[in-house]
Amino acid sequence: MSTEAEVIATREGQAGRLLLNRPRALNALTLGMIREIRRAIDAWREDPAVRLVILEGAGGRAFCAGGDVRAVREAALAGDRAAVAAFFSEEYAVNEGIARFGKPWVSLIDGVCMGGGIGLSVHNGPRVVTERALLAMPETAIALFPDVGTSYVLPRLAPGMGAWIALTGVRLAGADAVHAGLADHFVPSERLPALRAALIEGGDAAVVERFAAPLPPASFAEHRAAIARCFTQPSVLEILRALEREGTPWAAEQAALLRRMSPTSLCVSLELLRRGARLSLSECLAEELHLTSAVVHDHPDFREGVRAVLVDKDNAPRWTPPRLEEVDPAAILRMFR
Ligand code: QUE
Repeated sequence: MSTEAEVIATREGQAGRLLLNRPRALNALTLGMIREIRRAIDAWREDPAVRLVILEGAGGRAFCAGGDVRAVREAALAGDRAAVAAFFSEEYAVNEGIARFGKPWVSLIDGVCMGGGIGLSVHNGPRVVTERALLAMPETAIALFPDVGTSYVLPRLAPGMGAWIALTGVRLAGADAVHAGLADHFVPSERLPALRAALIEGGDAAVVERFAAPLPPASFAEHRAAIARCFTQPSVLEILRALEREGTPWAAEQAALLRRMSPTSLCVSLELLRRGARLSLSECLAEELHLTSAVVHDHPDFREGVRAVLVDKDNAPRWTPPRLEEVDPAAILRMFR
């Protein structure tokens, strides 16, 4: 197989191996990559010679930075609703296919893993992070929302944890991702070659435990109680008020982060997590797919967010409306199914 391919799928020993191979874009997922992953899932699900899948990112910097949201923005600007719908519906089908794969899906996360990368790893396991892993759900910065099935996962973490992750876009370094519940094992990166070889040779995902290192304490340990107090509030404005009541530098930082995100996106995201707590994974993915069309086409913030963060990189988005206090709650509810 050519090393030019954006996904390199191979069978080795007892494993199916998937290498996300778009390193200059931090392995952000194109529709072509999503289709290659789908093809591998379909080929390997019923193949008894494949006992597990190993998923990795090429290039040494990233596992997967998310979806190819620049391309989604281009399609939105062109008014191409079919292209946007194809991208998200095929991506979410892959997320569900991984959840229902029926065999271990071992993600070796040794670098940036955001958004779509979380969706490729979080629904099955074991999920391995190294000290170089950096996990985040940064969608509110580009006025998207926690998708790829994370509206199912995030509300099932510790109280307030999912909303903290989804709304602030906090970057969780390796061990923190395990403490938060987005990963299972912390393995130092120097042990990855031996772990990979053991997985391929033995076909038994339980070997991961033999390579795991003791978990260092969470960097957010001292803020857990504040996360639970503030990020379980029923609205974004009440979260902000609760953060003010904390009166700590940490709480002020969280409030400042929230004030930079799309106000509409913050409200959509919190409502989505609230609903997701009561839905199945399939229902969550259906709700997310419905939301993509309202958010990507019918609201200006997504185009503006991708412009500010990824196209012009001025990091100065002009949100509509610009302030949380101006968001109409009824307009948010109308975006849902
Ligand atoms: C929010 C996001 C994404 C993001 C930044 C955000 C996202 C995504 C990328 C990304 C990063 C580097 C690349 C690239 C894409 O950044 O989904 O192609 O080279 O894919 O704040 O949701």
